[in-house]
Amino acid sequence: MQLTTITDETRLVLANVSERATGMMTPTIRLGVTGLARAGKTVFLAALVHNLTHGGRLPLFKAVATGRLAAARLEPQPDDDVPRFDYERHVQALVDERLWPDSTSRLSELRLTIAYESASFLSRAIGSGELHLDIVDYPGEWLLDLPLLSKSYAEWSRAAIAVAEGPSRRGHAAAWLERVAAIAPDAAEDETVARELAGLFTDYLKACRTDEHAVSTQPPGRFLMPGDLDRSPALTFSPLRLGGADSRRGGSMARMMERRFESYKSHVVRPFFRDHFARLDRQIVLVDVLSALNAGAGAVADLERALGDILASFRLGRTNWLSGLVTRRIDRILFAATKADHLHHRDHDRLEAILGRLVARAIERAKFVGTYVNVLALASVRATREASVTHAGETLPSIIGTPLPGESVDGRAFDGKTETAIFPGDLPDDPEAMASGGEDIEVRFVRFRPPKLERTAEGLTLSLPHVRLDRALEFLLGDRLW
Ligand SMILES: Nc1nc2c(ncn2[C@@H]2O[C@H](COP(=O)(O)OP(=O)(O)O)[C@@H](O)[C@H]2O)c(=O)[nH]1
Ligand SMILES: [Mg+2]
Repeated sequence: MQLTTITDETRLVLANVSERATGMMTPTIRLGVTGLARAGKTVFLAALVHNLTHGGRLPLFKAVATGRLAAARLEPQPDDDVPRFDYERHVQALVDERLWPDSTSRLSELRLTIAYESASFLSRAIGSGELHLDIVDYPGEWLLDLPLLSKSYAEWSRAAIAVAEGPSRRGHAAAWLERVAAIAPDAAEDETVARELAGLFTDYLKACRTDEHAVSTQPPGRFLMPGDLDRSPALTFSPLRLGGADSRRGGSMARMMERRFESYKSHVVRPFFRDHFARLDRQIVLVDVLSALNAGAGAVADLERALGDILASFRLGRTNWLSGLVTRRIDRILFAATKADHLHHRDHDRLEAILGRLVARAIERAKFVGTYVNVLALASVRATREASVTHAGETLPSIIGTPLPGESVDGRAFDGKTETAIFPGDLPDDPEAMASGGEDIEVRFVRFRPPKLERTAEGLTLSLPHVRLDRALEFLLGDRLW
């Protein structure tokens, strides 16, 4: 055991040192932060940077715990053509206004440079170390586009219509399906009709995603999260009922749609995977498990499916055109259940177990080679504290926080100013109970305002409080700070 540790350490140090010595430049890690909408990407990234630049309490992040992390500072990012993550604005909202940052639907990037003292003599001899951490925040919905690359327009149309006609989606899809039924694929191409169809198709996809009993997401990902391409022709298409029609007939509706579908693949999907995804070294996938649990068994099953699809995209070896492009490969993936501060700490391990159960099958199927995969429950920003509340002679482990205005519990509405103790309920001990029986779990999920930050006597704000953010950092970065 001891031997393995030493060898591992030496290997890591040598790798870090040689990169520094031969590259003549600062080593870089590209970390992808992804997850479906509202999973907590923006809050996670803001909290990560705030804690590293404000001396956060990170006892399980060894570089910090052992005092080797000298400083962390924001620096200009390497890619000039990518929007910068608006860290300052998000932190101002969180810290000064106690508001959650507003949601974003595009990719952004931020560079954090970490100065550290190496733990090993060998490495120290070369000089103290620096590491660029380039963080890329992108919508998980975009990963769901990968399977489109191997489909023709005809295949995709057939599959998408079949899915829409399924029992759980038929209701949302009715208006779109009806319009599709009225379109002859060999009719003359018409921009107005294309727009109308794309609009109805988008409405349907969005309805599936906001359905409170489901979290399902289907491609095309940009129809849900358009980024900067909203309203461009590459996003103005829809499946059609082709029947036996030849979509290649020039000037036809089918031909127009097919052309745009192919444009979407070549101008949207491929560039994203080539320019961003394929360059990542590490990845954290944030998952809002609690909201799914709250919505019921159907939503949990949908979430499991979506996670399986997301995970499939990390299996680069099998998708041949992409594997040719990959110069680096993702060697660590962390799945994190977010917003754990909605539960008492005795349930944090249970939340972890549930997420572990949700990704287990997908991980097994993916058969990762040389990739460490880990699962964690965390709160990037802890909006609550804990207390024991006695109710009818029973002591209940509770959480205290300021519910957002408009939230209510048992008919009591909150104004966003009042602190309240809430008994959130317990997760089951056995994650199988949730998965197999389809049994609904009672968690009381109230949205809280961000916490009020204490200031030191000198007026400095302290770092944002969190739950297990240090464990996430240790897994994602620890080995590179040796
Ligand atoms: N209590 C709590 N709420 C969180 C946390 N992270 C995210 N949230 C909530 O989830 C919402 C969505 O988070 P956001 O980071 O914007 O999600 P994104 O769409 O993945 O970027 C926020 O507005 C908060 O209400 C957390 O650590 N604790
Ligand atoms: Mg965001």
